[in-house]
Amino acid sequence: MKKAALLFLALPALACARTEEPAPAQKALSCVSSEGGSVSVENAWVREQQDASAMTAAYFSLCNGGSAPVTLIGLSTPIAGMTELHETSRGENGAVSMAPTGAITLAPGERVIFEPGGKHAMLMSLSGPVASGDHAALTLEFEDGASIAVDAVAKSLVDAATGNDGHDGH
Ligand SMILES: [Cu+2]
Repeated sequence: MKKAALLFLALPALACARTEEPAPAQKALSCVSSEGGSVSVENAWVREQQDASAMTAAYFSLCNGGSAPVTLIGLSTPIAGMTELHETSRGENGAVSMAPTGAITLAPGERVIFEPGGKHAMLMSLSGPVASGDHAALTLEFEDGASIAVDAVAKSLVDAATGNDGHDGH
């Protein structure tokens, strides 16, 4: 009887905590780090954009596998004349907005996920339309002068959400 009463009391508190946190921040963001380990980039993709005069965004998962902090300062790609690290958030009134994040520092073993609705690399001044299946080289730039080049494939938001790799018809 006592146990049931405690559970009953605990439930409203849990439900409350859940609604107060924005969804992207809830994930366990860690990865394996070691002495001599390195920074890795996984699942890089770019959102397709038919309108070359509009903007699009690049997304990826970044893991600091090393034993010292690293700071991502930006990203470059041949498909965009201008890029900026952004974060989308939902304000108190429910309005969605985005703002530059500035440099992002990852502790050893920390993972930062860039994804729709959260952090993203805004790609502006596009060199042309970005079609699903196109490839784009992304170069992530770090404060210590290091850079990491990865190949990103263009996908629609729907394909990205459903795990389709953008290679339809291949
Ligand atoms: Cu943005």
